Amino acid sequence: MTDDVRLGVWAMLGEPRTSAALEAAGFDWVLLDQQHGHFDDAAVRATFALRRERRVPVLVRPVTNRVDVIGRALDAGADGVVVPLVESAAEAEAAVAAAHHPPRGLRSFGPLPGSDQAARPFVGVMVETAAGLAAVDAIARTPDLDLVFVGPFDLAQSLGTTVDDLLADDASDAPLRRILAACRAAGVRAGAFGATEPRARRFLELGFTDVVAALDTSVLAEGAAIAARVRA
Ligand code: 3PY
Ligand code: MG
Repeated sequence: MTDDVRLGVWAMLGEPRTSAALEAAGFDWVLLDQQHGHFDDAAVRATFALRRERRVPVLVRPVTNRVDVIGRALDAGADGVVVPLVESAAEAEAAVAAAHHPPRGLRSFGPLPGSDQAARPFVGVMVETAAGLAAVDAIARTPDLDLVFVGPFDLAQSLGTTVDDLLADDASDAPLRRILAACRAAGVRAGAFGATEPRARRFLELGFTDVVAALDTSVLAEGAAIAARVRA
């Protein structure tokens, strides 16, 4: 596996202590999910308040692509955002602008610690619809964009297929290959929500680099295997 691969853990539970512990667990990045997980703003802030050192980047998936919502996540201390359901170059530019202070962007100044003027935010956008797929070349070329990230569940739903068929599609113009090619041409990172071991492996095999290897819930479930081993 190349050094360029970054395996992430996706936190859904909205549990600050669990999420802070995941930062030290050996993943390359942690994401706090506000769109579908139990992270409200208070849980996001509590997670960052427990942070003693910046071991690995901690990102937030905001509920939506809005300047106020993205600004709040970054003000809380997020190193970056992964913005859901981006369908056009204009929406990708809006996400980048929301994350950057002027002159690059529109992010408002906040005086509390965490709202760090100097830090450059990491910005990812999710391509997870047929419209996003159709616009992926232009999306990937958005200035200051760091990552295009595939949401395979929404993408499969939008394309009328299944996640496993999407992953198995080996055609040169298969949706996942088109996304990867767009990322490579534009020089941005290519990420994907693997979440299970076989899917994470398949995304890596295809060439994606920023892959979710586990959820906080699956980390806990894997821990239960200890009991089975002790019993055996
Ligand atoms: C998707 O697969 O659509 C996701 O957004 C993963 O959380
Ligand atoms: Mg999705």
